Amino acid sequence: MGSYFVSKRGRIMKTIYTCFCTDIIHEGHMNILREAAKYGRVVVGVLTSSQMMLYNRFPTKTTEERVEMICDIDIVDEVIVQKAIMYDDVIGEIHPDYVIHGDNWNGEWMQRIRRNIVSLLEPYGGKLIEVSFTKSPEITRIDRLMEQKLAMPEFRRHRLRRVMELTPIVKTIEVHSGLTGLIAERTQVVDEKSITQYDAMWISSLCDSTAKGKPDIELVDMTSRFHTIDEVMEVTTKPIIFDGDTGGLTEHFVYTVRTLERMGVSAVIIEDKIGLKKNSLYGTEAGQTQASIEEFCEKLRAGKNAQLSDDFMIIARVESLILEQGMEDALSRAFAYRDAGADGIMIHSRQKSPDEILKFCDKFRESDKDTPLVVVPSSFNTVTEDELVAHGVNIVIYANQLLRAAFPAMQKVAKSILKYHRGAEADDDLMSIGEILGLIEQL
Ligand code: SPV
Ligand code: MG
Repeated sequence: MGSYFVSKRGRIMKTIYTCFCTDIIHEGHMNILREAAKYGRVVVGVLTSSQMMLYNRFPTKTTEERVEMICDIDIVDEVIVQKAIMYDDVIGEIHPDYVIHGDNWNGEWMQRIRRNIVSLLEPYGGKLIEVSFTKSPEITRIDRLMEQKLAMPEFRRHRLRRVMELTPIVKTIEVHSGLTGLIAERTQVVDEKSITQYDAMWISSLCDSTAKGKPDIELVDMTSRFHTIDEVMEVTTKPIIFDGDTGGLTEHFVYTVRTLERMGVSAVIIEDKIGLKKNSLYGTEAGQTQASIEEFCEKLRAGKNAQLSDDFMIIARVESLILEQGMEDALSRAFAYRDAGADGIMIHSRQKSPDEILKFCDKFRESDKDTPLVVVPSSFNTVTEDELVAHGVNIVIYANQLLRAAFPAMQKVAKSILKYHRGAEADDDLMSIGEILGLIEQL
């Protein structure tokens, strides 16, 4: 038997536990609680924000606010914080006689959680009570509203800063269309104990240009780049980091900052180059020119002065290692840009080995523990997220992989159709029509 409580009338009461992962209490939750109260003392676990975000239900309230919200419900006897998605710790601690849950165990991940609960209850005779999931137009409406709230500019913009507080490293994937946005929004990998998904999206100048068949030389104008952002925003909720190239003329950059903020973009990264910008991965072969520290600081200061919200970030990208100017130059620029108001530093390299990037991060962290560091491991792609965390990196950007994956896949199918004069041979490489229709949810 689990731990027990004695009611005011001297009756021994059993304990029933449920975990809530919600920002809002609706009829469905109340049904679960009313059912729970029939079995005994109702203990509700509030899932922490860092765990809740793994579920694709990014919290619009803090863990503390959600605890308060549950405490206010009369029928609830006790509220605790559940710190992991799996129930091992919580069941180990409170040994409930029952766990109660809706019967909506949708998908592989929820099934794992169910198995986890049953296996923990079984050894001591605890039981899982499954109540039928409440479906109503009102609940559907509330769920939709919560999701739409996440997409609103004020909320989305602030979300990058929140994610940085909640996770050791912000995993960011390149997107360049509504469809790639959906992949960033929905892709999950499930293992025994947890789920992993992307935390943020990167609108890359390279991929945004390449997807339009154009070179990455600031040729695709800002209006078109904003259109890509808008397309992505229409179908996603995750925060966006925008590749602002050089930021253009300072007189133009201040307008860009305002527009990005207003749209709900969380951060812009601008690089310290002048003249005709070429992609960094060309390195010194492309004859690119680095801006002087003074002029780049001036652009950063102007951007920060133009900014109206508290949460938008202007991140300075140091190109010294790309342009072979050495570690000392990279570090002195990084500190100067930070002092000019940059909210973070991106350090880039095109070496195969991550050594120079990790060395930069270590040296930067010797005197600055707080300013966010961003890296883009396109060339040094063997480095792991854990290694980056150990060297003080806050945001990792997988800057071009989706586009590079799509091109060979499309080319292969295009060739197959030409070769066989029909589509059948390409079928094994294709998503079914059913899957593609199901991918796009109807509103
Ligand atoms: C981009 O994705 O456009 C970047 C990163 O700026 S890199 O291509 O590595 O320069
Ligand atoms: Mg770029």
